[in-house]
Amino acid sequence: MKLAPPPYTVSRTHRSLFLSDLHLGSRRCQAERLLNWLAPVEVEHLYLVGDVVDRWDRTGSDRWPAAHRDVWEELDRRARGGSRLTFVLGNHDGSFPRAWRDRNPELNCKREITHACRDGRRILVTHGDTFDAHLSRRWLGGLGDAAGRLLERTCGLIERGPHPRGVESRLKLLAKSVTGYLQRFERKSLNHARTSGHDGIVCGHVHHPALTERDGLAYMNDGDWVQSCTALTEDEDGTFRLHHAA
Ligand SMILES: [Mn+2]
Repeated sequence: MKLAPPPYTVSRTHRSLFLSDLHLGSRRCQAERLLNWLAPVEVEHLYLVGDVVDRWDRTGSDRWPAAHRDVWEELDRRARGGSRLTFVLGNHDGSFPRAWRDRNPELNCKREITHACRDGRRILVTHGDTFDAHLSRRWLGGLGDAAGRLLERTCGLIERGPHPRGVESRLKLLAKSVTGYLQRFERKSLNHARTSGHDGIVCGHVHHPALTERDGLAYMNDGDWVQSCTALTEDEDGTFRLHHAA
């Protein structure tokens, strides 16, 4: 498998597109940026890698801003024609898949699915919250989706210094802990991919985009649409890329 190094070029037609952690319904969701990025993109395989919605079970879509509903409409439109859409369920999706199925009975929902790459490799696609559960006994394990967000904020704070005595070293310690959490998540993901006979994994959940290869296995995290605003694609020649939306 080819993993493209940054800077990532934007191509408008891709074989596959992986999006996760949209958190529609949450004020943090960057729905307009997603709509803008998605508009010119055409894909054959579209994977929603979990946490498409947030708090669906409490509010439904009744109080969603128009842009959030537009995202759902756009995804549903693509599911009905043009793209083969697979909804890989996340820990926030609740009964949303059932509501979507009510309007589109053809919707394909899975916990895990194997994506057959153009170059013949088999990639496991799963949200990733199950790897988090293995870590949850540690104090940092409960961070879940917030880990990437916290890491970005902490690094931003360190960069913005100077800080009062002692603050910077505490911030660095926190950044190191979150980094450790992300590394454990990556290790768990890759172990699962290996033991289930895959050549790599695509997941989300930690809101921290990544595109790396370790011991011959690909670890790919498509990030989120709350803060990093990233998407993962596979091109016709089998190259995987991460895109950061403007
Ligand atoms: Mn999640």
